[in-house]
Amino acid sequence: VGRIGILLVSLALSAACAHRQKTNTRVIALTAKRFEFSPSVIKMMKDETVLLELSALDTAHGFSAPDLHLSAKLVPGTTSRLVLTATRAGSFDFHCSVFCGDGHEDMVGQIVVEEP
Ligand SMILES: [Cu+2]
Repeated sequence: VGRIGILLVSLALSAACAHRQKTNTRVIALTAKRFEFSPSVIKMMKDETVLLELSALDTAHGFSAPDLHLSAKLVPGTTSRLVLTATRAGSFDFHCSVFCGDGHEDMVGQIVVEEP
């Protein structure tokens, strides 16, 4: 009986470790400046959780990915954080949502979610 008890405990522990690894959050830094995002393409796996750390280098910008229900104001000197877990594969557009001058409409990018 004792041996079975130990076995069950070690199984439970390894399950907990696997869970922790799965929920490890990858951090992606994204910067905005007139008139581009860097990087402009973010790749992630379906069901992966990423933390986007967004900053503006020159003036105020916005980050909006409507299909993923993500948006943030980017103010120079501060970092905006968004957590994203994509539940379906596909390509999702994002753009600058704060007018920042001539060329603002060129501030676009994509989050590409791949099937594992
Ligand atoms: Cu803009």
